Amino acid sequence: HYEWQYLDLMRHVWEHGDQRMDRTGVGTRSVFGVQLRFSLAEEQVPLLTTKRVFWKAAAREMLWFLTGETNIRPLLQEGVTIWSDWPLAKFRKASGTDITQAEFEARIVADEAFAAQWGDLGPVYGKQWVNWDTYEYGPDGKYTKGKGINQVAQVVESLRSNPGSRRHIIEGWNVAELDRMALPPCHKTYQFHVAGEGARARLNCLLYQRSCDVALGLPFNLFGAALLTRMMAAQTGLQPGELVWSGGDVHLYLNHAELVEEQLGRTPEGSPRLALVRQRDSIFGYRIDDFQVCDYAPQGVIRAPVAV
Ligand code: DHF
Ligand code: TMP
Repeated sequence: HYEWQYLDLMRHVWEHGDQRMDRTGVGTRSVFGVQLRFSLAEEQVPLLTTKRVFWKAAAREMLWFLTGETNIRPLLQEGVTIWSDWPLAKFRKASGTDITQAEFEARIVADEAFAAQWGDLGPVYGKQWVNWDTYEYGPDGKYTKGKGINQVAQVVESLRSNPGSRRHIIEGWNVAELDRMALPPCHKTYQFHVAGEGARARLNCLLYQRSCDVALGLPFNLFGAALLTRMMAAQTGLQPGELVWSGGDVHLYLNHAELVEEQLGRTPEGSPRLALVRQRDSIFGYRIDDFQVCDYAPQGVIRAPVAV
């Protein structure tokens, strides 16, 4: 079962990871340099069965990246709260109040001006993926802002016109803008690759993630990357191939001990399928109802605190 890769990784990090303090003050056990591989053929999808993963939240997050949005408001309007912690921490600090997360989220949804001021994460994934800033240099060496680059559209185009290319890359790590991001991108590079020819040509994806929270982030990141690859394959007439996941600093937070113990006591069951029930004209036209997960009967939710 594909999920043993995840569980074996979790056990390995917990038992052999290097224990140290981290940016959040929580502390982690960490290993460096990991690779996992999952088949995406026949609607297979690396969705965990040993705990319920809210795959629709991960799918909505992926659709939100594709819109180019970096404000959490559209996510909250759809009930997705996974990005609230960072703007909330900033607002609490600036206002000196101890507003609850629910109150803060309600205000972001109700008050557009408040959302504009406090709900933006800076130039994170969406901005870099579909509107990477460019500069046009004049003869005097002075520059003005050029037209933004849509990397996602460019990769769809290059997969169609030049499938054998080794340059199908979507990059989130815009060095010049890192300091304005609430969080520098974790899943920072997606490289696509076409194997085989004709009607059997397959689309592979390699995701490089520089920093990985195995318990909370990774289940979302695997599903998100699989979904992006499926949408890419649908838009380019390719069969879904393989997802290769590569991690840099791969860690478990020390306050995830109960989750680790509970989840490692469980055994994977069943094989969920991801169906794209509709093909859209553009990769930017997909909606949440276009995705269906079948045969997903996961074991129970396991809650764990997120390190901010
Ligand atoms: N920081 C840290 N420390 N870990 C992360 O995984 C992380 N992920 C971010 C931003 N910053 C992060 C964005 N993605 C959850 C999942 C993904 C995510 C952020 C948070 C999360 O809390 N998942 C819970 C609840 C899911 C829900 O309620 O919908 C889970 O149990 O999976
Ligand atoms: P860092 O920027 O100090 O590496 O902290 C980011 C934390 O968030 C780290 O624990 C990795 C985690 N993370 C994921 O695992 N997946 C994600 O998609 C995001 C945004 C963060």
